[in-house]
Amino acid sequence: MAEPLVCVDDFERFAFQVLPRNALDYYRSGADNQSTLKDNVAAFKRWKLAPRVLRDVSSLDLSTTILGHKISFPVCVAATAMQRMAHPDGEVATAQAAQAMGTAFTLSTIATSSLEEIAQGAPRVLRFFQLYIYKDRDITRQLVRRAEKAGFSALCLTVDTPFFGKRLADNRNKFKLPPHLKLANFEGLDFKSSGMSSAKEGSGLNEYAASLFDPSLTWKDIDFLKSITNLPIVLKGILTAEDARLAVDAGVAGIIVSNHGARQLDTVPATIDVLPEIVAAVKDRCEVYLDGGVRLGTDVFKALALGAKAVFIGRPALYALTYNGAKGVESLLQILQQEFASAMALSGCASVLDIQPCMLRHQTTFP
Ligand code: FNR
Ligand code: LAC
Repeated sequence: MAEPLVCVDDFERFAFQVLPRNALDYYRSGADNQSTLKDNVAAFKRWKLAPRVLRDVSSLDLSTTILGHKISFPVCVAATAMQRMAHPDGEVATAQAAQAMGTAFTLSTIATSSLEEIAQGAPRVLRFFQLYIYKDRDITRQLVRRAEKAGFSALCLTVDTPFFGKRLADNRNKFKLPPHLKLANFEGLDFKSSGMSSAKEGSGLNEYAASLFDPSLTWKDIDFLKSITNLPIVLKGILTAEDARLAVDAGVAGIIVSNHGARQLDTVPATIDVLPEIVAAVKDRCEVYLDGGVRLGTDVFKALALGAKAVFIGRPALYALTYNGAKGVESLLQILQQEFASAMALSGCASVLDIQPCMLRHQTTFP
């Protein structure tokens, strides 16, 4: 009888044993020497919890809101591409798990399930669409229209990817999407009107990016996006106070403090370490979320104590999807929910509103 999986790392260990190398290396890789990949996780350990005692924690409320929508606890699913490499149900299964757990799901543009399949497979899930703005703005318009029609509640514009970071293992593996899978969101796109050919199926990620991504994007393109939709816009990939202020000035609804799971520019700081400066810069003028390295309930607690409204998880959901599809992701989210509840109660917090910066100490503050 196999042992039950009881923590996020158990799902990672399982996935590392069973995933084919092409997919596994794509999922787990960070950019270049992967120093930020390691630091995203290690940095959380440098923040120490400072619990308060003799506070009534007999009844806990883990819920919060994100963009005005209530979620059962402050852990959402990040956009990660090509999930059908992990399980035949792919992104639909992940969305179903988020739906079952009452939290938000983000669909990657580079998904192996379409906007419409998510709407059909998980009609009640709070769903965000992760977007790149393409060279051909008509492709962007087509995708945004489809997201609106498919009941997506926000656009998550990724701003740290003019092109993809260097992932050494993918280059060695000559990573390609397995031929039986498709970039589903591109199936229904009318490239003809844009005079551009779609990224050839089975092409490598870098060729895909080179043919579609626009490295000339600037802050004025936020106005373009706002001109074609009324959906709230969240910027994903902000790592400095300067850009956080520009994001607020651009009128976005939220920012995700993210280094793309350390897959873009290696040796940037861990997201938890830059969160405080960004929260201070934003001054509550938009919501601030965090992703990168969240593996424990205490990590969730620490991010909230430093000012994040919620966190997003990427790789843990992929590994849980590998383990057992929708049920696997649901059990992972349950584990994180229980761990977060424990971190709250043992820190003297009955609700997320009780979580304060004074409940953390950075290890450098100890003699
Ligand atoms: C990603 N990420 C990502 N981000 C994005 O904006 N669009 C995308 O298509 C993808 N695809 C993707 C694939 C894989 C395999 C990974 C690991 C990551 C980044 C993702 O949204 C998120 O920022 C990180 O995954 C968060 O870090 P953790 O939780 O994986 O440590
Ligand atoms: C990645 C892209 C798909 O990180 O965002 O692989």
